[in-house]
Order: sequence, then C-alpha cells, then structure tokens
Amino acid sequence: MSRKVMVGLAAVVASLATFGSAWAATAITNGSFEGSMSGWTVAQPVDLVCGGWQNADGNCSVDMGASPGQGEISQSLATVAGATYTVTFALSGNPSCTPGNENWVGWVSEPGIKYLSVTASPAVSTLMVYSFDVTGKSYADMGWTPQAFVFTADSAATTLTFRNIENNWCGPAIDNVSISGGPAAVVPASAEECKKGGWAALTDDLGNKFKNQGDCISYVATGGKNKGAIAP
Ligand SMILES: [Ca+2]
Repeated sequence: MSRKVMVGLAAVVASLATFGSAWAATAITNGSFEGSMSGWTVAQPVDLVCGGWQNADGNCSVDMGASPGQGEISQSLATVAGATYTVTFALSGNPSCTPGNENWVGWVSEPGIKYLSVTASPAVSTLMVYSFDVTGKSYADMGWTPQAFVFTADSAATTLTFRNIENNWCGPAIDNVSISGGPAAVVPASAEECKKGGWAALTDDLGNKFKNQGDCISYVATGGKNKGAIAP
C-alpha cells in the first residue's frame, strides 16, 4: 500500500468526524448465526445448531441440510457497482449421517462429501461450489476450514446466497460469514488537496472519482454531500 493511500485512509476517518456523515461500509448482519437466523432470508429451511457441536465462532452455526432439506439462505448487501468484494466463511459439515463416524445416528446413511454453492447476484462473477468431506469428523472435531468467495458487484444491492446442492439430512455447515473490500476511497482532507492537480488521485468516500478540481472542491465544501461525478 502506497503512502498516498495510507494518507487517504486517514482522511476517510477525518472526514467522518468533519462531515458527520455515515461511512456505509458493506457488512454481513449476524454472520456468526448467534442464537437466530436474524438478518438472513431463509428461502429453504436449515437447522440452526447451538451448543451441539464445535463451532468456528461463538456458540452456533448452520447445518444447510434440514432433516432433510436443501437449505438456502441469503442476505442483501449494499455494494458499489464495479467494486470487488471478498466474502469469507468457515465450512464444515454435519458428521452424524455418515456410517463410521463417531456421532453417526445409525438410521440414516449419507455420503461423506457435502456440497455448497455460493452466489452473488447481480454480479460479474456469479457462482462457486465448495465441498467438505465429513469422513472421520465428529461433533468435537468438526474440521472447520476457512473459505473465500470473491465477486465484483454490478449494482448498488447484491444478494449473497448460500445453498445446499443436495437434499439431505446432514448438510454442509457454515459459520462466521464476513465481507471485505469495496472501492478504494482516497478522500480529500481539505480543498487545498484538490488543487494543483491533486483532485486526479482523490475520490469521495464511496470511491467515486472527481472530473476536475471544482468537482473535488465542491465535495469538500458541501461536507461530502456533492459526490464525485465519475463512478468507480
Ligand atoms: Ca457462530
């Protein structure tokens, strides 16, 4: 990261204090599924598991199989078209339907490998499939693995969806969903920074570029209300 960007990030913080406007960073609501599915749209039932097995974070996680079911959950995120985001999550699977596993319930027999799809819509990159093998796993040792899903937004609102690819009793399990990325913002700390060509390397707090010096100064003068004219 260049010194210029570092300065810009400091300026973003400064602008929050100066302008008093909200920095609308994209975030996942209830990404750790603690105690409820709050924040998520449950299109197809899932099993919220709290205290039943080792979690990747906190006390709860989600079994995307639903006794039985093809679980599907989604969440709408505020995004900036053209900006790239990285969704990270922990992946495991319910081990109790696979013969030979320590917690096998004994009355249902399913393959050890579980499949999960992740999509972002609308977006430039749209679908990724992840797999997890529960063979040898147990409630005490779920083998959670970190995963990443990268997408480039195509709209101001993007729907992130997790879906169990199979209809099963014991599905892939997820926990600890978070998101990072978005447009790089290098905002002017003062009108002075817009001058002598400075505007060309600066943006507003949403990452929009300025078309000229006046556009940049207008952004500062209006306390961040007049945004840059050129979308990122
Ligand atoms: Ca959790």
